[in-house]
Amino acid sequence: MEIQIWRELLDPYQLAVDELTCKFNHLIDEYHNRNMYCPIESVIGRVKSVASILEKLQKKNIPFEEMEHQVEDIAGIRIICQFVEDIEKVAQLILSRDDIELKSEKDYIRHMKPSGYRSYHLIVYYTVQTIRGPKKLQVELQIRTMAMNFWATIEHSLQYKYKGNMPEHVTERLTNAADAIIALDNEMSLVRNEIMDAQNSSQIQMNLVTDILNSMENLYKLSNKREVIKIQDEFYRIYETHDLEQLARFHKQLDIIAEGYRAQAVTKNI
Ligand code: 0O2
Repeated sequence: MEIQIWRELLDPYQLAVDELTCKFNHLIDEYHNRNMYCPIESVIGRVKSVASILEKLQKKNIPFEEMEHQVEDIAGIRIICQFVEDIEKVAQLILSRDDIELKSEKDYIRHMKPSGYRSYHLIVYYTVQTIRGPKKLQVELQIRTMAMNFWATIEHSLQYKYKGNMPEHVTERLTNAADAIIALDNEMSLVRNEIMDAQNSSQIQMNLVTDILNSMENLYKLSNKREVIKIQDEFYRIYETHDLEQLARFHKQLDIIAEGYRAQAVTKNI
């Protein structure tokens, strides 16, 4: 098939990948801006390469006309979570959306593949708008932990290297590594609450500091420099204490000071 035709065919899939990646990244931002723990650590997407599509058509004996119907992962999104518990949360989040319709799910976490592969897959329908009108596409969403992703990435490279003839000693090592990944995910789940608390505090601190710096920047415009320098020194002093409550109080005081200056400016202008 001509390159141009492949491009036309795959273009809407690229749009779906771009849109969904953007939407999931926006969800991450929303959680962070609200100082909430985010069950999504990161998101990546890809459109399957032409070579990889052709290989699948051949392997599964799929006629070309059936490609868009039978190859479910032309568009693929991978959502990485920190903890196994987050995977279900993310799946629920996805299934509650209006722009995504479920076709099928595959739970390779409860039912690990013989290779040792673990991941939660959703095959969904997603509609993109093209110059020819709306197009409903299939997208594969893979949801897995960072540890599962580490294993799958390494195993995928080895599969590619050995092309179905993986030496026994390598298979054995991969099986051992898959067991270690299960143990690691379980261990991490046991300290999940503590890790979440620590990450929440760090997110709250980051947001507070950003707000304070914005307020100080505004004060520069409204008040005299000497006063702002004094406020800045006070900020550094409090920042070094790592005390979130003090930082939050300082932020409130800063707001009150800024409000006072704004009121003065309004009175002057009258
Ligand atoms: P790629 O290069 O990631 O696109 P099949 O691919 O024929 O075995 P099917 O019906 O497409 O099976 O669905 P399945 O088994 O759920 O696999 C879908 C995708 O999951 C795969 O796409 C891989 O990305 C991933 N996957 C499934 N099994 C394994 C595994 O044992 N190891 C690794 N590393 N990944 C796996 P593709 O098209 O095979 O590959």
